[in-house]
Amino acid sequence: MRNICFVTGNQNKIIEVEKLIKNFKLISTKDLNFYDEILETENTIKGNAFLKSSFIYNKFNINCFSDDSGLFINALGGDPGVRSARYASEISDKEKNINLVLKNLKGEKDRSAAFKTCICLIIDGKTNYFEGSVKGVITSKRLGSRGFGYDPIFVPEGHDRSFAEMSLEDKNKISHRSIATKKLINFLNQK
Ligand code: ITT
Repeated sequence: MRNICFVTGNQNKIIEVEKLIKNFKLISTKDLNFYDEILETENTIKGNAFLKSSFIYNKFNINCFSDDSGLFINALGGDPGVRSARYASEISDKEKNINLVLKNLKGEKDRSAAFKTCICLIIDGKTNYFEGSVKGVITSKRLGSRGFGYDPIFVPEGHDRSFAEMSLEDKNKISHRSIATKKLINFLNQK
């Protein structure tokens, strides 16, 4: 089985994706003894995904992919968007981020939003992108304690539970990351 490196410092993402990938051995940047943070300086999730993957591909010459994701809220002009991790403060803080979203949406009728993911895969020197998104609404308070990030305040369209109230299996059936990851896997299956 070939190795493929998932370039992420977020353990939750690894747990989500390793349940989906069967035909490659998923390794992490920790397995490469790489612990630095790759700064996400681009202004699109696609740009940041490329930045993370190309950094590791060039440094270690290993096939790899990364994802950049964000929560895009219509009434906030697409914020927090590409700045989702550091919306409220320079050091990523999930609770502060959620508080700021709830504050900024106070009294707002349009609570529609979407989680979006862009995966950048660099394999054998070629770059490929896979995207996924899921529409939903932002709740007025936290619901549930599973998942990570903004999961407690996001209810996907057609559902009545937040991502944080769902099991990982249920979130993985519909999430932005699983949609993009399934496209990645279909591609890798043909390799
Ligand atoms: P990387 O090391 O992979 O970059 P990260 O946590 O910084 O990990 P991203 O930049 O891709 O991840 O995502 C930005 C933020 O968007 C992340 O910190 C969460 O707050 C939020 N987010 C992304 N995917 C999410 C999900 O499935 N559920 C809830 N929040 C999510």
